[in-house]
Amino acid sequence: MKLYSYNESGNSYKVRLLAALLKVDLEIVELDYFSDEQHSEKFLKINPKGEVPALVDGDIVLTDSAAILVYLAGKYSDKNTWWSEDLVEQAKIVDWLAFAASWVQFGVFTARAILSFKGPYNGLGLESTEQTFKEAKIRGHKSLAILDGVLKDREWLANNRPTIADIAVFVYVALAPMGDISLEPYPNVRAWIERIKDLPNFIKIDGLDDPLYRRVS
Ligand SMILES: N[C@@H](CCC(=O)N[C@@H](CS)C(=O)NCC(=O)O)C(=O)O
Repeated sequence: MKLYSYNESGNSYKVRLLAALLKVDLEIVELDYFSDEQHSEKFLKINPKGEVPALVDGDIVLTDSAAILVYLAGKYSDKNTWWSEDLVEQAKIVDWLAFAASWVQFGVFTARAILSFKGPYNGLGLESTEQTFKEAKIRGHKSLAILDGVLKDREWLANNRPTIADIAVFVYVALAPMGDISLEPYPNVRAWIERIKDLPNFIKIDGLDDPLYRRVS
């Protein structure tokens, strides 16, 4: 199973993290992000969106982190742990996968991309505007406030156990300080982040412990 990835891409890290937690081996194909290899003719044949991650398992090609999380959890985790066989539980997980792909991606993800990687990386190339950054910070704080409220009364986002919902939302939320979005006002979010970091076989990504390590401005 090949994972096309970039080591500082949080969306790729979601997949690498789940694979580590499940002890699943992936053959990592590292793309050279800063020479724009994700838009090379060769890679666009695998993922026409020009984004990582992409997973190739035999004839199966998946080009979105949420789809890959569902696939790996469904294929490799014990029944009803990280994914579920129950329709209602599946829907509750997908609810958060969608939150990660919308609120989180266009909030904390975008603020981090602009402040630490010089561009929004949402199909906008390297064009970053002050307005995009401002909106990302507003959306970022709103999503953290939503999460903090939800996590007041529960330990995990869906189905009372760690699932791929937590992985999908966790990554860019934990990296929010890289985009100058403080987690200080959100104690329930911080406690949940620590619970995820305590999971057996957890792996890190750069920036989790040192949000300023590649600040560009
Ligand atoms: N919805 C996609 C988004 C993936 C995504 O945003 N990938 C970024 C890196 S984290 C990317 O490859 N951007 C390429 C570009 O904008 O040039 C997913 O979750 O897989």
